[in-house]
Amino acid sequence: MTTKIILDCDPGHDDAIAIMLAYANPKIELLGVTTVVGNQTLDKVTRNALSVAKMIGMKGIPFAKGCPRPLIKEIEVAPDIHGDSGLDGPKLPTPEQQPIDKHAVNFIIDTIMSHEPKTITLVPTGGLTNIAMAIRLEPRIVERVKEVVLMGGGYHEGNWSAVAEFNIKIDPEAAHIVFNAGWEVTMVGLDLTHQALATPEVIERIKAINTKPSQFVVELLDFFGKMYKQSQGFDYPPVHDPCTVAYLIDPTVMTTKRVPVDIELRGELTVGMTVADFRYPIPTDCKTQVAVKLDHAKFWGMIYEALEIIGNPDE
Ligand SMILES: [Ca+2]
Repeated sequence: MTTKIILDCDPGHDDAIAIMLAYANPKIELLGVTTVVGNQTLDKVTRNALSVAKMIGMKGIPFAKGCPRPLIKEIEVAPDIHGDSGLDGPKLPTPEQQPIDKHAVNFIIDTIMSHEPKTITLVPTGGLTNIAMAIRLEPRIVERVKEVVLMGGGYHEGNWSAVAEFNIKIDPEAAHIVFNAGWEVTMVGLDLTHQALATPEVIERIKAINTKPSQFVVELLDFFGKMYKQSQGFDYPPVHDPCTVAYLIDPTVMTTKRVPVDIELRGELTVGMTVADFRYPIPTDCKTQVAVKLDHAKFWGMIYEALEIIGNPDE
């Protein structure tokens, strides 16, 4: 039994690793990759996604380009974490594939509407602009999607303000639409992803795989680690985005807790905060859950396995 997903991303060092995991793991059927403005401009993150595809020999999977700016806010990118390209560090291969001639929002809608109900999981690992637009354009997707497993937010942590995480903060109105749509949402937020640290042991293990893609990942993590140290004071970089895919491969990779989550839109200090309500009792119709505790060894084991499956694609 495989899980069909659409990965909506903004590569992004950790998005790149999420693409690799989704592509390589046999339990995931990757129906398409869609891009959205976020870590860098839409053109840059789309090119990065296609460079990653080239690096890992990805074939036959459509890439669709999405929204070039958030719904209401001005564009805010993250060069202090991801560099000027959005994927600084390794030399990026020239993409072979082009994006399809269809907007990501239409691709998401058409893919969901043409599959059996409750068979597709949406996996957003960037701002939620494309997903919010898809809901507004075709509200029937809400009941047809199986669930949404997203990287974003944090119930006790922020990284783009004291209480807000980047993906939510850059487009809080979109996040509000997605969290209030009425579908199942699993929020894989900073509380969880800050446990997904690429320690020196992890990097040594990836290096030992000794392929071009594994070397590429090592160079990504090396740059990402330097930037995280410099701008956020981390000893090792947290590799956020693939935690979503890992959960869909094997939910025992993390523990979760079912709690209501809403998005702050008007707070003077708190715009983009994912407000999780842990008070007893949890409403019986609660559709949101938050990720709590990561099995670090199991998570990284999936990444090593994905890189071993990918191997050296040109050979
Ligand atoms: Ca991302």
